[in-house]
Order: sequence, then structure tokens, then C-alpha cells
Amino acid sequence: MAAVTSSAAVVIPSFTGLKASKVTATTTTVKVSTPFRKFSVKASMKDVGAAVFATAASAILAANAMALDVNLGGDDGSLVFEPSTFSVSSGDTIVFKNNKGFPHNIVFDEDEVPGGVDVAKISMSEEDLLNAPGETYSVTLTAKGTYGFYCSPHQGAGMVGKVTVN
Ligand SMILES: [Cu+2]
Repeated sequence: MAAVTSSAAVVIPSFTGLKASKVTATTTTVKVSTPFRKFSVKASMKDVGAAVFATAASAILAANAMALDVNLGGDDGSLVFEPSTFSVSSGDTIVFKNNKGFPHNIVFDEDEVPGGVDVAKISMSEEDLLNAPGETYSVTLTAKGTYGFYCSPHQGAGMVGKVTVN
């Protein structure tokens, strides 16, 4: 009879990116009766290490994708996107959020998007409206270039915007 004692302390980054939670495995004593069993214990510890590495890599990827918040309506009630002209990186998510002066919506202008982009896939429908305070519409743009967009109820009042995807 042989006794194998092992303990492992691993730090796993959480997906919020800021806090790290520490997970400490309890000390385990495994009585191994054959060399084969001893080999399986070592293999499982190696798997734990691989899992930690994969988690850290995912956290790094998640941290690279950004989200930009755009207010729908200025704090003073003006009918604008805030900001109205901005840049994002390909793959970033833009979160449009109802602030003041709603209902609003977000429609991309088919004459002002990079070639090959289907505006129907990234726009709300002209009739769809964000009616509630804080309601959001999110869109992730990948094709590089400049996109024009507007709020259909307030386009005439100047509620238009432009985003450049780099
Ligand atoms: Cu509007």
C-alpha cells in the first residue's frame, strides 16, 4: 500500500475581469494500491492545470471585446445621440440606451454603410420603438468603415449619428 498526498491552490480569473476568485482545493489523501492507480491521480492533476489555463485565455479574449454606451436623448431632453460621432473596433458592441425624449429607435442608413452590409440585420425596424426608460438596443459591427444611422421619429429634428468601425 502506498499513500499519495496532494494539494492544489489555483487562482481563476472571473469573467468580470476585475476580481479574481481564489479556489483552494482541499488536501486529499488517496490510498493507491497499484502503480496504475497512481498514474491516474497524476493525470487528473494535469487536467486541472489545463482547465485553469483555458479559463485565463477566455478571460483575456472577453476583455478585448469592448462595449460602448450611447445615450438616446441628451440629459437636457435634446433629441440627439450622445455621443453622435464615435469610433469603435471591429467586433465591439454598441449599446444604445434610452435616456430622455423617447420613444427612440436606431436605423442604419442603407446609403451610408460599408459595401455588403445588410442594414436590415443591424437596424431596428422603422416601426419598432424603445419606449421605456433605460431600454436598450445593442448591435455588434464587424465590417470596417463608416456607418450613418438615425432615429426614425426624430431624424427631422437632427437625431442622426455616425460610427466608424476600425
Ligand atoms: Cu429619437
